[in-house]
Amino acid sequence: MASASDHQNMSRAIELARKGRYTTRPNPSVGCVIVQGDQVVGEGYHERAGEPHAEVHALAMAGSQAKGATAYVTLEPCSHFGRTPPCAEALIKAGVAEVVVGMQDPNPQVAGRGIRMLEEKGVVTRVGVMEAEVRTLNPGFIKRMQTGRPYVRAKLAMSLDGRTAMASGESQWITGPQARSEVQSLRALSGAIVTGVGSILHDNSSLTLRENELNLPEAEALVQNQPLRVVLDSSLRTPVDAKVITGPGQVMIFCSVQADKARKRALEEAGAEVLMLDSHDGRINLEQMLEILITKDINDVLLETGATLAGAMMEQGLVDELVVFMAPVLMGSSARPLMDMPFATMAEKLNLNITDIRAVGNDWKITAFPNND
Ligand code: AOF
Ligand code: ZN
Repeated sequence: MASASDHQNMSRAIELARKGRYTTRPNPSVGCVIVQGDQVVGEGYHERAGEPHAEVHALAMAGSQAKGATAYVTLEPCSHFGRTPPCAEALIKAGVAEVVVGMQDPNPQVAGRGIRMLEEKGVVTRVGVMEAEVRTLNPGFIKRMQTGRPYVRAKLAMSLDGRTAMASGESQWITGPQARSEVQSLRALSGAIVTGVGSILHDNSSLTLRENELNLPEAEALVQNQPLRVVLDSSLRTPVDAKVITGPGQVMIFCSVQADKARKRALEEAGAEVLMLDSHDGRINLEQMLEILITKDINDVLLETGATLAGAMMEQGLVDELVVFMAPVLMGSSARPLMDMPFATMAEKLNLNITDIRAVGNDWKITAFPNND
């Protein structure tokens, strides 16, 4: 049973974990609190892949006071030698008496072994304290480890009448600067930004993180670690001088096997990685595309695209979360809808759970989850 102090300490560990959420990828964000009775003697969080894990920072702060203490960790302590030595061993060596864990590590290299290591050495463990909250820290890491696919967040900007672009394709700008700054934060959470060639041809989107638009204290460091930009472009229409190609960071283009080889070479010479996929009627296999992103250790994908690709991803059950910015404007009936999904009957409608609506400048940010089961 979780007590009030369990909740207090695990909540603090979650708060600490959140501090690393823009910088730990492809690792999960993890926080740790060490307590002696009701006194906190150590705190830490994982900051960056390759650097010490949360427990190591908290143990360093606790020093000799870790002996006989209780450690609260949002994720099961690791049991493996990865980029760093196992945390379970570090906790045992420091003489920690009890370890309270938010959730088991879904990484198959750990998956319960960390907890077993602790128990074998007589450390008391409790697993699953505030698990629902803890799971929200790392949806992408959990999804990648459990399914071999990244977590896909679709970001869309629409008018009050549910329109996203004029018939000509013109769409800049529906929402205001605060909403656009929130989009920068969503990009910073993501290992990859996925778009369709239509957005590149129409808006010449760069899909980069920009220091002056990122309203985060770590903005300067974040722009040095740009998310991978991914363009779905079956016949390779992306111009070699498009901003997505010339901007900072890596670019990957998925095209069909029928695409022109000379165009492929030209885009490669401009610095893009071009991948040809088998395709039905010239369309890229979206599931295959997501599985390939896993080979690049991508946990979180931000889908920033138009109604066609967004609708296709949604219909195929490949969207895990929708983030819709709704602007106080009306765009009229000839403008494009939020998503192209040519349903004819109410039986086909997709049901969502809206979990959050809040004001962002003059716009509204709506978070919704599709029911993909
Ligand atoms: C922990 N505490 O703070 C984190 C953990 O490559 P490495 O050595 O950094 O190991 C990465 C793996 O360790 C990662 O996939 C996940 O299973 C676990 N992350 N574990 O005990 C932490 N960040
Ligand atoms: Zn560890």
